[in-house]
Amino acid sequence: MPRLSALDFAKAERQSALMTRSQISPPAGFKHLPLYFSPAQQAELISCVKQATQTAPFFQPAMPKTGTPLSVVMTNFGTLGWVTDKAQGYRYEPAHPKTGAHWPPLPDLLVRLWKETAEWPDLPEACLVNWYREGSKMGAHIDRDELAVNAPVVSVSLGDPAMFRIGGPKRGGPTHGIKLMSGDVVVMGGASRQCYHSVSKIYYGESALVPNGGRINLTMRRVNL
Ligand code: MD3
Ligand code: FE
Repeated sequence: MPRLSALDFAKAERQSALMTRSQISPPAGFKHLPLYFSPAQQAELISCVKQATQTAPFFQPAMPKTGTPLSVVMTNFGTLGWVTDKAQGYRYEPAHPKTGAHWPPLPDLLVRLWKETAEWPDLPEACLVNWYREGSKMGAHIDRDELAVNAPVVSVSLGDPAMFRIGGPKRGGPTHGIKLMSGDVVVMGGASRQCYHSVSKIYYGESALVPNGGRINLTMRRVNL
């Protein structure tokens, strides 16, 4: 048996740590489609985001009541966008909270992705754009601001990798962890749509795709029934 180099050993150790932490199998209806988008398509999606920010700049979301800022900044595509602030909390709005302009339309690549993966009769009204910079995270939560609670959520990861964790319908149980890479798509249908999930770590600086660094996540949702 060849002996492991120090680097191989470190890799094996990280892998085994990952395995012991990802205890449960993913909930039913959860699909991970690795490298769904080619590097050229990823670059096109980034240019769509860049163009969108000219009329819908990234804004700083804040928690309801306390006003504590979230660590991501966000914007949206679509006829409705997800926003949150101290005074009014989590909700969908047709216009940008700072400029008052309507959100830019959903890019064609995302319309096609939804049609190919969502198995839902209507197009999504909303596509949230989350930009994770160095140290950004997202705590465990369930998406419950949509009336169409049974429509799947379809998300695209761009730029730096992220450790994504999905648990069950109760807070605090064991989770399934996956490292989401640039170009990956995740579809949350069925039971997984009602599960707690979080982003526990960004592997900051591993990708050069996102201007000014970090990770951009695009999350399409059907809001109304
Ligand atoms: C699993 N975003 O915006 S995307 C969110 O990477 C959100 O930015 C994360 O959670 C991110 O709400 C995760 C994948 C995702 C989105 C919605 C889900 C996973 C989900 C809804 C239910 C279960
Ligand atoms: Fe979520």
